Amino acid sequence: MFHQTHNEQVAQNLVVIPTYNEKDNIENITDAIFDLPVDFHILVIDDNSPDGTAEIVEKLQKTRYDRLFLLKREGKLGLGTAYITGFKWALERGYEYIFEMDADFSHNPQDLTRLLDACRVGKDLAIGSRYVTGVNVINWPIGRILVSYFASKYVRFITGMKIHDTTAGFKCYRRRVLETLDLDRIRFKGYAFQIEMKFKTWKCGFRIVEIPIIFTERKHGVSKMSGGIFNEALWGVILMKIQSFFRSYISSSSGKKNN
Ligand SMILES: Nc1nc2c(ncn2[C@@H]2O[C@H](COP(=O)(O)OP(=O)(O)OP(=O)(O)O)[C@@H](O)[C@H]2O)c(=O)[nH]1
Ligand SMILES: [Mg+2]
Repeated sequence: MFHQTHNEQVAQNLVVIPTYNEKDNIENITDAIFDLPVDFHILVIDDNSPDGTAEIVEKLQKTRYDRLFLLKREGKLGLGTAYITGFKWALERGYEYIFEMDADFSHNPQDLTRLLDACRVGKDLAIGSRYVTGVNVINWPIGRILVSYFASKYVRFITGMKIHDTTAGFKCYRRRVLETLDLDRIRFKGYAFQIEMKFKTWKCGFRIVEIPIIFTERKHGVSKMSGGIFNEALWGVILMKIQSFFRSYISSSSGKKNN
């Protein structure tokens, strides 16, 4: 009964939101996304948050069962693996535009439609970028801005990618990008995960655009940033660049990318 001709009824947009202790944000962020004029589905990937984030999502699902989805993992397994799990889930269900977004309102939900528009008119990856027009970060201490800004420059220098905000975590992928990358070979977990995804997308020749956004520091909940995550990125990019001389990034199961 449901045929290809009913294309407009097939959900196309999925926002993947990893959560760890986001009880003060999760309801507001999902509401803000569902209030947008475009139809977005949301997949929350919760790592057994001790504060009960998953239980709140389950409550919200009672009225939003058709648009709000939840995957519960056993423990804090990291942002990178949460996204990989979410990407696979999205590919299996046929979503065309797949978003990465934080739960903490650092990423303005209104910008989702701007990222979507960029991909709709032909880009394969749209990045919500803090550094494309100067520094658009609100409420970060100057030290953190400097670290993040120069980390981005460092990554750009080492990798050669023409991207200003290399650690950005607010993005929209066309599904063909995620189909082409070998998701089982993405190895980094923290900021380096964000770098690695961009690097491999770029290596595969996909069209990338940076959309300027304003990034606001979280008001509720606590940061999960750690020194380990930083070190992973610092050394990881050098390793990644060296390895890139010896390997191809096209997934063996996906064949060549279709342009
Ligand atoms: N599922 C899962 N989500 C995580 C994990 N670590 C962080 N998150 C979520 O990933 C998003 C980004 O994490 P944040 O703690 O905001 O990290 P950040 O943006 O670098 O730091 P702040 O904004 O300063 O807090 C948030 O939605 C977190 O709840 C994790 O190990 N597992
Ligand atoms: Mg944050």
